[in-house]
Amino acid sequence: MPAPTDNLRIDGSRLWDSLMDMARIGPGVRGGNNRQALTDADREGRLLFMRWCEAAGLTLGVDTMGTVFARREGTDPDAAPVMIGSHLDTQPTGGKFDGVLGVLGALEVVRTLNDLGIRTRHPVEVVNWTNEEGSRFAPAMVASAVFAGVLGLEEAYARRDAEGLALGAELERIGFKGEEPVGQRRPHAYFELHIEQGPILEDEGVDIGVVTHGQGVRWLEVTLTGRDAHTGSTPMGRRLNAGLGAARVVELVDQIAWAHAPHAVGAVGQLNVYPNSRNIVAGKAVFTIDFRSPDLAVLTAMTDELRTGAAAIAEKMGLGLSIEEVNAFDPVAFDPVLVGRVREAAERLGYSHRDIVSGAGHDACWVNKVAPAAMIFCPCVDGLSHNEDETITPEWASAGTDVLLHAVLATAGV
Ligand code: HGY
Ligand code: MN
Ligand code: MN
Ligand code: MN
Repeated sequence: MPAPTDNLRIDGSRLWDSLMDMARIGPGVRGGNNRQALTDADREGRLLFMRWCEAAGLTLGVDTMGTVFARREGTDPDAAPVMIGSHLDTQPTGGKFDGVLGVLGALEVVRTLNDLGIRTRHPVEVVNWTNEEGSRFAPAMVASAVFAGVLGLEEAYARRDAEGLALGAELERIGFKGEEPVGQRRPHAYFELHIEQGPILEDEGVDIGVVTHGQGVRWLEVTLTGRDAHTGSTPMGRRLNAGLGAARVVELVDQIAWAHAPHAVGAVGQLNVYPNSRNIVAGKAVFTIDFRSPDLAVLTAMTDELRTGAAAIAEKMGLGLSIEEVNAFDPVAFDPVLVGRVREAAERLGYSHRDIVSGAGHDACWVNKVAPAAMIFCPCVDGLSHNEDETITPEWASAGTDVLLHAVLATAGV
């Protein structure tokens, strides 16, 4: 049997073929993907993934949040599994690789272990986490949050999408409300391969991102309430214009983010005014704020500044204001031992690498609460993601998966 230190590599063309086959499920309108969580397209993608796992000799399990675990036995039946995975659900205008590379790269690692006849001591489990994106059902990373014990199962089931459909009902509808209690499986370690979703690695010509930390996130949902009125006959001074109030708070979000630059970011992704008629002063506005920072104190300051500033705007304009926090996770430091194995693997394989903080949230951020976790990044073109033009090269996909293979070998033991 080959030694892990050998120059073992995965089968890059098999990996790329699987990525392209998965990309055909839930196609977007511009060449990307729209495979939103718990839609029929998500179900189809899950079933394809599960067929591949069975073909690779893995045994499948589905937990009560619909997360799929595909297990490859180790030599020690009592050893806890090394879990490797990510998510197959996408944004409504998502790319082919966000999350998908982590799931299919993990499957490629198992396929390679099969090819090489390597039997690890710890079992290896490939994981597809339910609803990582959080775009259809907020919050993001909802299944790994339940797995980490930071969100209740019933609370997760009760989350509703824009049409009012509940997460739990949709899970049942697509046939993925499993029997296995969430958290019954406790990993020995967890690795997640993911595209960077930012421009650093490509700009610097670096193959591998050794992810040391993930930044913290705060998602707020803001509702401003004024009064619908005629846009022609209502004097400017008599208006309670929630649409205008929203515009001022959107500007405030940008000012707060810039005030805490360069490591803080902020945006308003969704903005709806009601009744949304061209000749009615909007009496209501509902919008979402996404603040992020690697520094918890900064994240707290940003949220406080937003609450104070939005209250002043609402007060001055005579508008009602409500702010709901719909997603919150603090900055995470990944496990230094596993991070070291990622770095050593890149080194051994001759890939250029640099430490990096993840701008995006990942399931690894929650898993890190209950088991040692680490992440591997590969570059993406123009740092673009959450955009149908998201692109990576086969070489980048292979490099990241090679590193994942070696990190698994170093952790699962042979
Ligand atoms: O929002 C995020 O960071 C992730 O893509 N769900
Ligand atoms: Mn992702
Ligand atoms: Mn994403
Ligand atoms: Mn993720």
